[in-house]
Amino acid sequence: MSEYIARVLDGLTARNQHEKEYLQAATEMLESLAPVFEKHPEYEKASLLERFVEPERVILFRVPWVDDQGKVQVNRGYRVQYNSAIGPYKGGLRLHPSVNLSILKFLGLEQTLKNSLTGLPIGGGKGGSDFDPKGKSDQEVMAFCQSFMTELYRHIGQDTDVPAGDIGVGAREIGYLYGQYKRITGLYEGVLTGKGLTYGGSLGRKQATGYGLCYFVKNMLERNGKTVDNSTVAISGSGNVAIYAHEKITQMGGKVVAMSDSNGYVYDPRGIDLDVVKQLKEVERARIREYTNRVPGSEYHEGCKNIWQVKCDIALPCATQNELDGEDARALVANGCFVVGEGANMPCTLEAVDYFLRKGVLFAPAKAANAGGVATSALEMSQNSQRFSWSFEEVDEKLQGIMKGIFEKCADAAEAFADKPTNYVMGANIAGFMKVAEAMMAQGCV
Ligand code: NDP
Ligand code: 2IT
Repeated sequence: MSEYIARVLDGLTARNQHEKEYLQAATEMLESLAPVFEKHPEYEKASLLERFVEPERVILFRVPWVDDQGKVQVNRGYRVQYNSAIGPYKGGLRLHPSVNLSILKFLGLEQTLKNSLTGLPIGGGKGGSDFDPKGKSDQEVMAFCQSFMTELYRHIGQDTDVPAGDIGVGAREIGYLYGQYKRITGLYEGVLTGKGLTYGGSLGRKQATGYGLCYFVKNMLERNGKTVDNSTVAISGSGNVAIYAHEKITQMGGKVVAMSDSNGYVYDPRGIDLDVVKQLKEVERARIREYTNRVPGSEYHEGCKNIWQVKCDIALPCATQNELDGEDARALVANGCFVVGEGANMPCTLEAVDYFLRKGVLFAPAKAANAGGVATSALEMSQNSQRFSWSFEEVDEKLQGIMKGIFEKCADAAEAFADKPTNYVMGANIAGFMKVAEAMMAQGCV
């Protein structure tokens, strides 16, 4: 690490001591960037890193809403407008009780580099609330979404900031948020992505993150003379990303034997039946343990982390940050796992990533591997601007091309700058950062 990078990291740590997730994401990025700053000494003079690690703007607001008992509830709402050097802020909204500024800043930083890697003109942002949609009625979720948008609408717009879904925000929530935005502003514009197909959504957006992850993994395997065919796969989570990762990896010849939610995991040696999971999660909003009541011969195990004890060739963590630690990484490698593709944002701890890289596991980092979702969001924005819509096949073909392009950028940067040509972590950080850095330099001290 260069003296400049170490100084920036020290300053960041001193100023943000309680933001552990943010410091983790920033540390991983900064540790990769030494070769960039050796090549560009002018970046230090322009305090480029000091600027980059400070979000452009953080909006924090009260979200009051009335529950089904008539009681007023109060949540905290956020939007982190992280970086707009290469386009309007773009990134999801997360509704989960754990949401805080540290988590949203880490997600904003990752989003900025991820969006840069897509090659599309989108800056980075992230937002959400500590509201928990789990166990709430549709009426309560709508009341919350309407109140949340009643403040958020002032800060977003199709050319300024375009939110989308993330944990706890799917089609239902996007619909309520969009309805309220339209009602307040009178504008029928592409201000949110992940919209329903009847009001401006794009075919293929629902599938895009999970499918994109599998396209990245396929490119990575092919480059290294391997294939998905006949592999055994474990996927954590059973939400949007996990479900469509299952669908695509199965089409590619993999067999998914385990999936989870925050309570535990199911194991099905004959292959997890995706129709059952879709029915449970997309329709009934039920717990994953219910799977064993529908599919004889399957097993439920309490504790979501234990999924990494399952023997597999390919592990796809698709639930949440820091769900896979050093101990889990050692268990996976001991069981023969040779590919890890991050569908969630920062699911692996720094120790786990380091272990995978040292052991020669092919490791696909989140900001590259899960970029298919936001890339397809950008395609939705294009379709909205054109007042036009593309077929599923057109969108999917574009997505495949984008994921190939992202893989190649990571591989080229790794080849040029990293210790090993397969260090896609360094590759993704460097390739993602370079474009943002050049744009920031060109735009002066802003
Ligand atoms: P969903 O809300 O659809 O699903 C989240 C899944 O993860 C659920 O199965 C949930 O279980 C589980 N989960 C959430 N929190 C925890 C936790 N603390 N511990 C264990 N499991 C947990 O979200 P998505 O599928 O959209 O998002 C999953 C991940 O992918 C997130 O990291 C998100 O940031 C990332 N991502 C999403 C994109 C998208 O397009 N949706 C794009 C790129 C990345 P439970 O129901 O029990 O809470
Ligand atoms: O983490 C992510 O990339 C997302 N949640 C998707 C963001 C988007 O704007 O589609």
